[in-house]
Amino acid sequence: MTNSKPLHLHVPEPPARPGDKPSFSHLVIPEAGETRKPDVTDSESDMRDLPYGLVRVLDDNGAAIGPWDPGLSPDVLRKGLRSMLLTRVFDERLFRVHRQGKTSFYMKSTGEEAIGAAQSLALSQGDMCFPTYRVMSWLMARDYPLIDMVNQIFSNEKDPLKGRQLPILFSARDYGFYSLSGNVGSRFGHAVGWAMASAYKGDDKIALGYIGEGTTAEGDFHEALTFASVYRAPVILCVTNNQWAISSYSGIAGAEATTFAAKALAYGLPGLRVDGNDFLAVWSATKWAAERARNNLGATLIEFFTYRAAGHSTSDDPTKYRPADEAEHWPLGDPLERLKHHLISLGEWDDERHEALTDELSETVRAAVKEGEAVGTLGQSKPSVREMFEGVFAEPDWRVLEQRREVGI
Ligand SMILES: Cc1ncc(C[n+]2csc(CCOP(=O)(O)OP(=O)(O)O)c2C)c(N)n1
Repeated sequence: MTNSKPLHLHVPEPPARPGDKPSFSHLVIPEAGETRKPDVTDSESDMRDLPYGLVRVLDDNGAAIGPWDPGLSPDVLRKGLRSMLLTRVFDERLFRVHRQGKTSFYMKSTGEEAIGAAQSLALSQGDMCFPTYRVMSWLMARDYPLIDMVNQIFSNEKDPLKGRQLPILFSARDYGFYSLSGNVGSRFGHAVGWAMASAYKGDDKIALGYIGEGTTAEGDFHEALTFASVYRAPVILCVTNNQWAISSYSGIAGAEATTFAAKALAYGLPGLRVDGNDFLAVWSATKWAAERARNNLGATLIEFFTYRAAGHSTSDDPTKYRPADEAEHWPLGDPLERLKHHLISLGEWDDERHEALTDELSETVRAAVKEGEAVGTLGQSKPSVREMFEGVFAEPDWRVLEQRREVGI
């Protein structure tokens, strides 16, 4: 048989380009409280509607509604708000520091702060997250010392990673934050392996892996889901769907055909789709998946639906490929503003306290940057050249020793 018509290749295009009016009318956004909450012990086959819903708790009036409301205390909500605000203030300051030539690179997580902050607070000490470069709020929520971040970003003499890593590729084992790597997706499977080891040892710790929606197109995503499903690994696998992978919109990674949460179905795993700009929904979905994992019920795939409000990195200019004001039109709003609004509506917060907190955190970040600058910014202060040869192997082998001799140290 021959084709009667020529074939045609479909190349997904975003709904709006620079100069166009931003458009999110193609998105179906369920109301807050609308998506049901199954029992964690329900079978996966009874949950196949969930990847097409959207777990949302906070409504447009800032009220927490529906079955996924985790009923958090005001203290926990304020801690969450503080962690998110600290992340934002830090991002803004360190972005400027890059523009002043004091560091080589920086990446903001603007608009995605709720994810790392809520998950960091919802999980336990000893659980391990396998981060992307956009969940700094995980560390902020666990009070990682700002000065260590700043020194890492300056690659100076006091850099905890000894100048071996690109800025913001942190590593903080004691804070449940596995080493970042520039190779996107490479650690999604590590999260599963770590979780398998925890179960193998009969431990009670669980793992959490992050991957961007663009990176789900890598083979690592498939490998991780296969192992997680086969061995019922105690892991929460999170796709941060922020709509963009540098200049590629989510359609290029498969978003036109289905949801990222729905990819769980083929692996026999529960898939949740969650409003990533809703601190309460992120918390609640994480607790739900953690309970499944801790009860040996296996892995959960969670898609966090959000928007990358800033440029991809300091090397990117998003106005070249999307409308400059697209972030302002994102239908799920700003995670910080939404949590602030909720706390105010509970009578547990107000504009004056918010302003005072913003000032306090700005001052804290300013002081940390100043302290780091006193040690030295990019190129002004460096770890010893000797550090370049350390940690390659547990014990330096003959090649390392020879190379060290060659540079005279
Ligand atoms: C293996 C690999 N391929 C390509 C890159 C270049 N790269 C860095 S970030 C990025 C986009 C990732 O997009 P996404 O997964 O959606 O995450 P986001 O940056 O939006 O948080 C790419 C392609 C890389 N770092 N590693």
